[in-house]
Order: sequence, then C-alpha cells, then structure tokens
Amino acid sequence: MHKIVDLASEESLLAHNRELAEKINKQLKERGIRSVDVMGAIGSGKTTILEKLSERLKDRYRIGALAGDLTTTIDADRIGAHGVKTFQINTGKECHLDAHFISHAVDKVSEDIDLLFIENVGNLICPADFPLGADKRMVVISVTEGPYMVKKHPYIFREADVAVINKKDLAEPMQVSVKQLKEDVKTISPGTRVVIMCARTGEGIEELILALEL
Ligand SMILES: Nc1nc2c(ncn2[C@@H]2O[C@H](COP(=O)(O)OP(=O)(O)OP(=O)(O)O)[C@@H](O)[C@H]2O)c(=O)[nH]1
Ligand SMILES: [Mg+2]
Repeated sequence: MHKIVDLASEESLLAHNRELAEKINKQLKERGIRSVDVMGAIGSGKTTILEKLSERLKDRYRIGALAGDLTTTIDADRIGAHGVKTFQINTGKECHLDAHFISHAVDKVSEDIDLLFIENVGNLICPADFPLGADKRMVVISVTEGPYMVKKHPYIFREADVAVINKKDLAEPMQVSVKQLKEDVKTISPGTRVVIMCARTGEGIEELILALEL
C-alpha cells in the first residue's frame, strides 16, 4: 500500500512538472525567446561551452542565462563575464533544476533577450525526468568521465536533442574512444545529434550551433 501511494505521488509530481514546462515554453515563445536546457555530467564542460556559445552568438542574439548550482554563483559569474544577462538559481540540496525553479527565475532575465540558456545542475540522472520548458535539450559528457557514461545513463540521452562529447583533446591520455561514445549515443537514441568538441579551444562550436538550430 505504501509503495502504491509513493508511485502515484511521484507520477503526479512529474506530470505537474511537464505541465508547468509546457506553460513556460509557451510563455518564452510568446516573448520571442528561443531556449536551450544544458544538462550533463559534473565538470564535463557545460559552462565552458556556454561561454564559447555566448561569445560566438552575442552579435546575433541578446542572450540571457539561468545557471543552476547548489550553493555558488561561480557559473553565473563566468557566463555573465561575456555580457550575458545571468541569474543564478541555487538549488540547495536539490540535484537538478525543475520547471518550478524556472517559472520563478525566468522573469529575472527574460526582458530584452531573444535566446535563453539554462545550465542544469551537473548530473546525468534526475534532470532527464524534469523538462524545463526549453525548445532544445542538450546533454554534455566528456572523455574524462570514462568510457561508459552513455551506456550507464541511457535515459538522459533519449531525452536529448543534442549530445556533446567534450574534451576531445584528452581522449588519448584517458584512453577513451570518442568514436565508441558516439556509437553508444546512436545505439541508445538514433535521433539525437552528436557533436564532438574541445570546448577549451572552441573546436566543434560551429557544428553545435547548427545542431541547436541557432
Ligand atoms: N582539456 C579540456 N578541458 C576542458 C574542456 N572543456 C572544459 N574544460 C575544463 O574542465 C573543467 C570543468 O569545466 P566547466 O565548464 O566548469 O564544467 P561544468 O560542466 O560547467 O561543471 P559543473 O557546472 O561544475 O558541473 C574546467 O577546468 C574547464 O576549463 C576541454 O575541451 N578540454
Ligand atoms: Mg558549470
């Protein structure tokens, strides 16, 4: 009995999140704002990629960013240093953002922008279940997490429109095959576009912009 009650409440929580996410997406579209949810492993390069994207796209879009992090403003400060209007969402002990956080934070950055990036908390598990209302969902992993990141986290790759395999420059010393990681994504989620990057140098950024249709 106890288990049935728990399952029912979890389902309603997820359904509520999905409803709210749809509402957020509608609001963003009405304001003419395109949006990208950036999920991915801890330290895989999410903020570095957003810094590079912001530099590359700042003449084409007025950009805003919401950065999810447990307690610090480090990521928002890094992205903000590129002239992006940023707002940090501190989740406390929560390991992912949800639509409720976004619904409260979105007004802080959405005036006078046409493109919104949302950096999720570094985590390859929970964010998969919590869409945030963004047009595109992207997941970032890097070779430094080892060779099994995709196989071990199939759900988030199925949710993602675009998967980035980052830190290509470290593939050789890590003895991790970028080609194999790409094949793993294609096996698990054939519709997900895969972009191989070295965010530190900016390699792959043009392909990412195309994949995100920006
Ligand atoms: N060698 C190498 N290092 C990279 C690359 N991309 C990012 N890094 C480094 O990896 C570290 C983590 O990068 P971040 O961009 O902070 O990663 P993140 O995913 O935002 O991290 P969290 O938000 O803390 O989960 C930093 O020291 C980056 O400079 C890359 O392509 N190659
Ligand atoms: Mg970050």
